[in-house]
Amino acid sequence: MTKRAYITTPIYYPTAKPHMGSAYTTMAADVYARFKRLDGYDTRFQTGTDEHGQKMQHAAEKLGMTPQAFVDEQSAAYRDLAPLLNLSDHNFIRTTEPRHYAAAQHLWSKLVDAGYIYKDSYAGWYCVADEAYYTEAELIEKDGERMAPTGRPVEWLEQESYFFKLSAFQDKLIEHYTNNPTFIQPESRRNEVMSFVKGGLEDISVSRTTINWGVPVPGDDKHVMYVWLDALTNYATGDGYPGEMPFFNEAIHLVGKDILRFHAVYWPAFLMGANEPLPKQIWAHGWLTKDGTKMGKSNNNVLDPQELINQYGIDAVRYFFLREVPFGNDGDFSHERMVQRCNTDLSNDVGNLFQRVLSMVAKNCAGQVPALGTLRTEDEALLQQAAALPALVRGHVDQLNFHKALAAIWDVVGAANKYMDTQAPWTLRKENPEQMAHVLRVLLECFRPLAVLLAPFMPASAQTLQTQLNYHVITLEELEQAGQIGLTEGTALPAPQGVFQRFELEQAA
Ligand code: ME8
Repeated sequence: MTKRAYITTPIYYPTAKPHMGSAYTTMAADVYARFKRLDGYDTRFQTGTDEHGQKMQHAAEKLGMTPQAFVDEQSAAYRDLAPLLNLSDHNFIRTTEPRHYAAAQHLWSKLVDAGYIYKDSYAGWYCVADEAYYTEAELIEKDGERMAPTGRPVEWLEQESYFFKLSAFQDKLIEHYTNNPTFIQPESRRNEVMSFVKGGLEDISVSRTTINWGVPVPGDDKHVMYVWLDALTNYATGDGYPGEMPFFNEAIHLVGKDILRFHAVYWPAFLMGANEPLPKQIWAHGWLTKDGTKMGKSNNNVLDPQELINQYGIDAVRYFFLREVPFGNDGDFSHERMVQRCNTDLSNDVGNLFQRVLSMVAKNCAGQVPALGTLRTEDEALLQQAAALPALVRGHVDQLNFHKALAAIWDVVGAANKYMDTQAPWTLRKENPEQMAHVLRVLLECFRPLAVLLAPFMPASAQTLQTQLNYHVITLEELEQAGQIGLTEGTALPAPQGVFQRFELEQAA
């Protein structure tokens, strides 16, 4: 049976150019997708843009454009992220596509048929920036004004509206969270959602008559659907809804913690109401911050991914954010930390190690994989640690603990560096060339899993490392089956070349 995986990013509001925050979620999703493919899974990876709603309509009006012309222009910048971030094969969805209208309207009709949608009138607070309704009790006060909990302005809204009976799902949601303890990750976020739901749920307004930029409500086109009901459906649309959804049971929705409630409460309730399957998991990561404040379009403090990538290269950027910020926590960017990670982790720890070993092989072993002698305890220890790495990394990536996966890889890098220093093959060169060859071979064997497992994180650099070893595997299974020894004596290796660049802080900052 084919093993399947499905990873999604939020669909981004294309009101402004993408910043490092949206790039962060997308890079993490790409690492997961690449890893699952390496691990033999038929993998679906989806990202896209969320193009309806009041916010979009207002932004277009300000520029004197039609909403459609506006989103066509704006969403292109999000599609252009793919080559910039070196994304693997993926599906890019736009909520203005006909296939998505069909999916959203189908879900709506099923909710109507099941009796979970009814018409009433709405009077309450709405925040356009968040595209969210808030209760009086949730509002905060700032400079004598009522504000959303996010600190953004709210407006009083009174209109005829359709409602979704969210209140009917309190027990069912709690039951689902309880029976599926990893449905919401990480654990601390799960607890937050649990206590929110236990506090009681109110029905939510799911249509608008004050705007017309949205998916029309079936049978009543005075109304358009609430943008979140429309947007959340994208994950199903992309998997073929209302047809069969081959990947949906495996879906992991990767989101920032800002939009957890929509994904962990509303979305499963909509699906339960329509009697559709639920995704496997909602994983909420933390925020990239600038001087402690969330990096965001409306905060004027964004890092431009293009600039950062021009400066450091995409692999270093991918590595930095996934290694530096424990996935789930908030994290600040600084050039100082970036330069340090590039120079220490990449250039010294990995780059120099490969370069030293490969140069010695080029000079002293005729540029060929040298012969292995009898394995001693210290050789076995290193080879065993390297051979155990694929399973360790798999365990961490399956839980989206990217920083732990990288830390485990660097444990082996550290052990290899230590082995190299203790064995000192450069001193063996004259006194015992056979032993030198043996030591170099042990190191080359230990490099195999490193070059393969780094590929989901730093695709281009890992490719170069594999070329240097003349070792390419298609799946993790092949790597694991080879065990501790996978190279063939006498295989020619190309001339060694540097893989990772060094940076000077003064120039970088
Ligand atoms: O919320 N740090 O779109 P959005 C980390 N359209 N991640 C960040 C971030 C930061 N500083 N800033 C943004 C929407 N993100 C809706 C989603 S899904 C059905 C609809 C990432 O453009 C993070 O993933 O505001 C966050 O959840 C998302 O961008 C919000 O993107």
